[in-house]
Amino acid sequence: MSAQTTNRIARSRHDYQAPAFTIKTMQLSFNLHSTATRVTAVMQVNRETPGAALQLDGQHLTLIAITLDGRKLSAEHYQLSADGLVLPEVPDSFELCIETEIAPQHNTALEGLYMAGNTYCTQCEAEGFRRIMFFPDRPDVLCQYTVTIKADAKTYPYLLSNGNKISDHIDELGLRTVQWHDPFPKPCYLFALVAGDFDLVTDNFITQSGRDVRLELFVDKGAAAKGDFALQALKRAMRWDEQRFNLEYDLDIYMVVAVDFFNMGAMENKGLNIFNSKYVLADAASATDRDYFNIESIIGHEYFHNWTGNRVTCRDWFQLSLKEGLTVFRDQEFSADMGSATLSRIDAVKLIRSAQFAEDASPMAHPIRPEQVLEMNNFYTVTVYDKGAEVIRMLQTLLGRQLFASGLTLYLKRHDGQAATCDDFIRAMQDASGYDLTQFALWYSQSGTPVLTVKQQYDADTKQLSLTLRQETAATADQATKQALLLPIAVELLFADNSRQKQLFCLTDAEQQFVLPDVATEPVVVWLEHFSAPVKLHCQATTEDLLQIAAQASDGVARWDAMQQYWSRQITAVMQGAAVQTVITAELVALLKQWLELPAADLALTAELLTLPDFDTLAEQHDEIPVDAILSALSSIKMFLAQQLREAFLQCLHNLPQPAYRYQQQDVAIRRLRHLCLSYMAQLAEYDVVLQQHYQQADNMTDTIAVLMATQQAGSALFPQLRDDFCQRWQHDALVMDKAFALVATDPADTVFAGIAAMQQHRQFSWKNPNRVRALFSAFSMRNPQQFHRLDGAGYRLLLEAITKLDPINPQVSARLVTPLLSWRRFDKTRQQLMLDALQLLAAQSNLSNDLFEKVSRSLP
Ligand code: 0A1
Ligand code: ZN
Repeated sequence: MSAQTTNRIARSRHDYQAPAFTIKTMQLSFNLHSTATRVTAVMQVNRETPGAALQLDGQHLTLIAITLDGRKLSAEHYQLSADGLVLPEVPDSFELCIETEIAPQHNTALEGLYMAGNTYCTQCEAEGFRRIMFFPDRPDVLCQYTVTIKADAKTYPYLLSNGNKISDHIDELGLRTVQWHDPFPKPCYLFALVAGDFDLVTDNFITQSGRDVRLELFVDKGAAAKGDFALQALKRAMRWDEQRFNLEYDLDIYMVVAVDFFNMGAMENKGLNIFNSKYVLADAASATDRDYFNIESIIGHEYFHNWTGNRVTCRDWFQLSLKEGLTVFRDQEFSADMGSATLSRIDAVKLIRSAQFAEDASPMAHPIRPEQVLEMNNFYTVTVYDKGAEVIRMLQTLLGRQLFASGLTLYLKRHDGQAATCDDFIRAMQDASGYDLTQFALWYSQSGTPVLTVKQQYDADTKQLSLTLRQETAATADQATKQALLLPIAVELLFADNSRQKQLFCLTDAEQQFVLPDVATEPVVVWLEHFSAPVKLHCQATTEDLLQIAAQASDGVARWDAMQQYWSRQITAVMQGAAVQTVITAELVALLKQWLELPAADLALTAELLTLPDFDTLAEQHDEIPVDAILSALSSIKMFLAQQLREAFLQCLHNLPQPAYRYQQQDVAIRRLRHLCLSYMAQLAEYDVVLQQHYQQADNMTDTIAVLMATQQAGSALFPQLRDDFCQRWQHDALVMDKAFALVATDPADTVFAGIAAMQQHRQFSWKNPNRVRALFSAFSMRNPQQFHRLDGAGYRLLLEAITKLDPINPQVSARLVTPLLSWRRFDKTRQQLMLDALQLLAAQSNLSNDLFEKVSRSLP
């Protein structure tokens, strides 16, 4: 059944109704076959609502048979449609048995049961289970699963599902039958099945109460050594959750499977996580520091879901941030504890300021708890996930770590085994802390980015410091009027005598004044320490103040942030016509030199201080995005700095040690600073030899990619040659080729179109593999502003063609690709028209998926 014939009716949060029927247990059997898998479900169904018909969701299913309490039902007993099955008259309590047939091999959408190469695997969140079996596919129907899997024993040595294995045998014909039982009732989105042949890496973990948990990691044949880091990261996550939140794992086995075809990062299926192999496999030769960081944080994320997501799940999908915002917050705290707290916070802030602020300003703007959804897959967003995590972080800031932890404990205790709501979470936090969180709860229902304007006034006579704070949230596409939010504003006062004072203000009104008595001298104020609220800040700090904060604030994030503000101002000045040499003063150059000569204890922070804000972050500071002016200001400042600091960069590079590769905080920091130096040096042809040497001597992927990116961004003549060498060397490795695809796609040179065309013919490229498509096309549209926003429209047309080709194959991924076009209103008239043309061509296509339809239709005038 094509997507077009399924309905396009958006659902509203307020329309929630409790399920009319519940299903307490299910025996689910699979007879695996690539084009004709038979699935049988035996369900014990109970009526909850008198008089209601039984409605079961189902899509892309062939119905083979239904029996009710052992009686076979014929077509007049039910109504079958493209969206499911309705049984108008059923008893109050009965056993329902349904048999369906599905074709995993033809499932290119990668939802439901599909084939990732030769492996069978499932992805059921959000609404993929309905592609496996007719069932109430909603997270508030919790059911106990017993799963039977049958497949040829030789081809599929591993047949996996959730929970504990209860039987395993092979018959005389070589057919293997394995049974699994999951004692924890779960919604169907957490169901998982995997069948395949793997290398198995095992370990074990002794929980704080002394239980021995078996850990199993399944990876592609031959990749066992690349799984070790992920397995160790899993053990660190398990220990961390015990220590920080007193949360212990609950089954005797924890399995993680890495697959090569996956729409997202990973999935927290109970006891059987399924991962995109990109977020599992790593060794020094093929993975970068960033890859290692991502693996640790995603391994943590999926593990932390076992409590925040699985033991307590969501009542309906509007509540998604209940599990995702909270779990992102937890993985961020884990990453901060495992490595550099400053660096991981800076990364999170960059994401909010670029992608999340952009989403709030786009036609897809939504609160962290959306109000209206057509296709749920479109709401796995930076708003729900990352702004959601910021909301949780603000709660922790307001309540303090200890009360926050008590609130979490109460929430999990109260709702264990249930499907809960965001209101339930707030209530638990409120009950545990005694705080009134009524106003805070607005963060769940209000979209948009507040602008915080701050003013300080010091009275030398009365020794009073008055701080005036004003907040305003502009209307968003989804919501016209906004209210004042509760904003925790963390502040540090820096005094001339080097003393300092910290303070937390809670802004509750549109405007408020806070008066501090007995302030001996006028301080420099560090606003929004550690980015204490996800807002845009307007403040009157002078450039001297900003440089002082960058040098002295006790919070590394605040130091970085002051430099970001500083750079933004200078970039704006250049955009408005100032000469670079007047903007980048001799004093600044001297200060930067000093930082490079005597890099502080935190080398990575030094690198961050010298990194200019990226295009997307700068874009969010303008209502109409001045593409060309931003790009040209960025490149002239970068070139000027390279020239002014040419010896300092070289010297810094020489002074830094080059330890053998280990993914370890201190070494990551050294590499970060070395690579910063190289990125500036690549601007100057005189350093080509140095860059070439670095490329040739690199014995790890982090160093290799750093040279490639530096030369690419600088438009260095070296780049094409190094890139070709890289492609040649790694052509056999699909995950590394993704890096090569992205290097081709993010090249700011005009030759990028020919490069992308050639890469589509590469033997590793496949339209059916989301990683490949993202490496080429998301990289192009999201990280190559120069070519994507070309004034001849070639960039938009390239994306349009890719989306058109992809939508029938994988709607989830095609809908993600369209994101940059949706913001057409933010650009100049010429670009607006070109982007709109592309969107209109998409809208005119027949058979548009619901995923794409929802986004495109929201964005058209
Ligand atoms: N719950 C997973 C993310 C996820 C969501 C949807 C997916 O397919 C549509 C797959 C994974 C997480 O937060 O990690
Ligand atoms: Zn998640």
